[in-house]
This record gives sequence, C-alpha cells and structure tokens, in this order.
Amino acid sequence: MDDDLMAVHEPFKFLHDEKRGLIVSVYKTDGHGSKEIAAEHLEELRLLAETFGVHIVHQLVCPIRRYDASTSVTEGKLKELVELSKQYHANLVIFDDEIAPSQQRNLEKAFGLPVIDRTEVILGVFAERAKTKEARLQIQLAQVKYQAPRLKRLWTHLSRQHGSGGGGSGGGGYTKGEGEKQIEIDRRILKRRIEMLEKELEGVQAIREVQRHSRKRSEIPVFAIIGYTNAGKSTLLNALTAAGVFVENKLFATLDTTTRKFTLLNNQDILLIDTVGFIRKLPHLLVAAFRSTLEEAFEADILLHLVDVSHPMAEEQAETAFHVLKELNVKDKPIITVLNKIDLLTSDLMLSKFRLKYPNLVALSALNAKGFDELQEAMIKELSKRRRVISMRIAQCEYHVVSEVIRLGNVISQDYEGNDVLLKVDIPAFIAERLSKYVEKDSS
Ligand SMILES: Nc1nc2c(ncn2[C@@H]2O[C@H](COP(=O)(O)OP(=O)(O)OP(=O)(O)O)[C@@H](O)[C@H]2O)c(=O)[nH]1
Ligand SMILES: [Mg+2]
Repeated sequence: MDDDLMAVHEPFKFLHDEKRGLIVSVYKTDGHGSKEIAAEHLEELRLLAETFGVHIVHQLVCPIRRYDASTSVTEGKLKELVELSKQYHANLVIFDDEIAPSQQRNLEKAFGLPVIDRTEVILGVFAERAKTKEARLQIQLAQVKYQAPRLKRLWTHLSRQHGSGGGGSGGGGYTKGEGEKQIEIDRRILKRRIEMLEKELEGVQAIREVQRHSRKRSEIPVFAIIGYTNAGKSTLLNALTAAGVFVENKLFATLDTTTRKFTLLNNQDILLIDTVGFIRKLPHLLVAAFRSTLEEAFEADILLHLVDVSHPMAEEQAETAFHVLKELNVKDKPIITVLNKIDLLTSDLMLSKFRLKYPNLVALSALNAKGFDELQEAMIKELSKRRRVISMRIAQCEYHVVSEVIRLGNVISQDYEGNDVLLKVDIPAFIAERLSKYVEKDSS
C-alpha cells in the first residue's frame, strides 16, 4: 500500500532530476498593483524556490490588465510565458500567487509542464527540512490535504509521462477511464492516510503536552523569539546561549522550536524559544499544521519580535508577523520589537520609521553581538512590568526566603503571627509564582 501512497504523494516524482524553473510574479496594471512590490515578492520566491532545489532558468515580473478566472493570467500573456518556458528549457513553472486546482490544470495543459504556486514550494521546503517527528507528520498532513483536490492533475502527469514513451518501460498510456478509477482509489487512500496521520500526530502531541507541563511547573519566565524567516532568530539564540541551532542564509532554516535557558544581567533565569519563521502568504494548511508547534511558543510570557531591518521589505515583513499572530489568535502578549542586522544599515531611515511605529524597540546585531545589553535591559524591564500584590506566610526559620522577598519586591506590610512572618508585597508575577507555596490562598 505504501507504494500506492508514494505515487500520490510526490508530484515531483515525474520531474527530471534537475528542476529548471521559470518563476513568475504577476501584478495588475489597473493601479492596484505595484511593479516594485511584485519584484520584491519575486525575489523572495526565487530564494524559496532555490531552497527547494530549483535552478531558476528565468524569472519575470508580469504585468496583466485583469485576472482570467481559468488560468489567472490573460491569454496573450500566457502565450508569451509558454514561449519563454520553451526558450529557457524550463521543466517547471512557479507562480507567486496562489493557483486554484482548476487553474493549475489549465495552466499545465498550456505549458505542457507542471505548474505550481508559492504554497506548494513552501510545503516542499518544509517537507525537506522538517526534522522532528511531529513536524514531519504535520507537513505530511498539510501536503496530503493540499493534494486532495488536485488529484486529477497528478494523474495528468502520469498519463503524459507514460504517453511520451521514450523510457521503453512498455507502460503504454493510461486511458481516461483508468485515470478516473485511479482517482477514486487514490481519494480513498488519501482519506485513510489523513486519518492515520492525524491519529499519529495526536499521540506525538500528547507526549509534548506532558513535557510542556513539566516545564510550566518550573515557572521560569519564557521569551519566544518570533519573526519573519531569515530575520536572524536562530543567530540571536545561538549568540546568547550557544544553543547550536542551524543557521543559514536561506528561508526556513529552522522548522522546530528549540528552547534554551538564559541568565539575564540581573541574574534572573529565563527560557528563550527559537521558532519557525513566518512568511508572506504562509499557506493556510501550514498555519493550521503549525499551530500546535507555535502554540508552545505563544504560551510564552513575552514575545521578542525580530525584524531584519536591513531588508528592503522590512516593514511588510514586520506586518506579516503581526498578521500571522492574529491568525493564530495570539493577542495581548507583551512584544519587544528587536531590529536586527543593524551592521548592514547604510542609513537611519528605516530605524526611524520603526521607532515611530513600534514604541517598545531595541536595535542590535545578532551576528556581531552588538546591542545585547540593551536587549536584556528591555527584557528585564518588560518582566518587571508584570507584577502582583500577594500575601505570604513564611516560617521564621526560613528567614532567607523573607529576605529574598524583601530584596525582590516592595513590602506593603509586615506582621508576625506565632512563628510565622506575614508579608504583603508587590512583586514580579514570575517570582510570586516561584514562591507559590508561601502565598496565602486568598491573596489576589
Ligand atoms: N549581517 C548580519 N547578518 C545576520 C545577522 N543576524 C543573522 N544574520 C544572518 O542572517 C541569516 C539568517 O539567520 P538565521 O538565524 O538562520 O535566521 P532565522 O530567523 O532563524 O531564519 P529561519 O530559521 O529561516 O526562519 C544568516 O545568514 C545569518 O548569518 C546580523 O545581525 N547581521
Ligand atoms: Mg532559524
């Protein structure tokens, strides 16, 4: 059965070894589109496609007057693109915008080549890069769900592959009837596969849930480093904690969350979490698939939102991060905006723009370890903002606890009852949690 599944799973199985890609970013000429933005998006698509192992033979920004529902681009433009694909011997065409399954079929017919969109590239990159069992399962699930409405298309490849002969396998062409029948069978296989994956995922997640709870009990404040892919999140974690997380100048170097303990300048222990990067047009299926991985990060007390301020699209990337946070339903978390890669800046323009928009802000260079003290100060300040007023009862023989509380909090009142010290203090919330066994139940 697994062989059957593989046939359904790997659309690229039918490609030549070398993927030669023509990549296209479309914009409208009716005043709603922008050539510059389309060009930046194309550049990002190029990085994504290269990460996916595609050799880009040609890339172009394509102006169109209107979207055509059947192929997304107009007939005239499509002809031009088909010509280009031949001229450059492309064997794969990638569009930056999302292509509906029916459009994909029409486009593939016109090009005589597989045509994919950004979503499929991202899914492919994720599939190649996932390391933990959970991430692998989540991506497989997203891929299978992505393929389900596109089954027909896969069988078109197969027909063409066999039909084009040449391989001498003697396979002969698939007739239409066979194809339809096969689609039915595949649909059932996919459904079963989805169920299996979901079940397996549940098991893995249950284990992680246990680990998470044990961590929660340790009550160390947690900071999650979030941000656009390639912003330098892993570099920052590595620089601060020698975590040894994989860093690369490619998109989606990190897919799994890594947690490391770190001691701030004021001797406060915290946990730092490195997370998977965000991207514009993060496939919806992946948002769903990664919700659980990211949820762990979003249970963090404070978010460090890292932005590559040297990137020409830094502002758009920062907004994308907020958009994804919203989509993941993360609200009301304190956020420190961390502008990274200031070593690459040639002017202060972008810094000033960000300063206006994001008040709680630090600028640094993770690579050169510059600005780390300012970052830590901002983190300490943010931590100290979260305070609680609590009543505590501490036995006098544990006077070291009393002196610790006096050192860390503001004492509102102090009384004695028998052998106990009664304290009412205003204290950082995480310390209150750490000292919970001394906290009187009725204290707020
Ligand atoms: N010049 C410069 N480069 C940096 C800085 N911080 C990170 N980089 C580079 O940026 C690239 C991406 O860094 P990563 O740490 O992998 O970025 P990330 O945010 O973890 O990326 P993903 O895991 O892909 O989401 C690497 O080539 C880093 O060396 C910096 O402060 N200055
Ligand atoms: Mg990373």
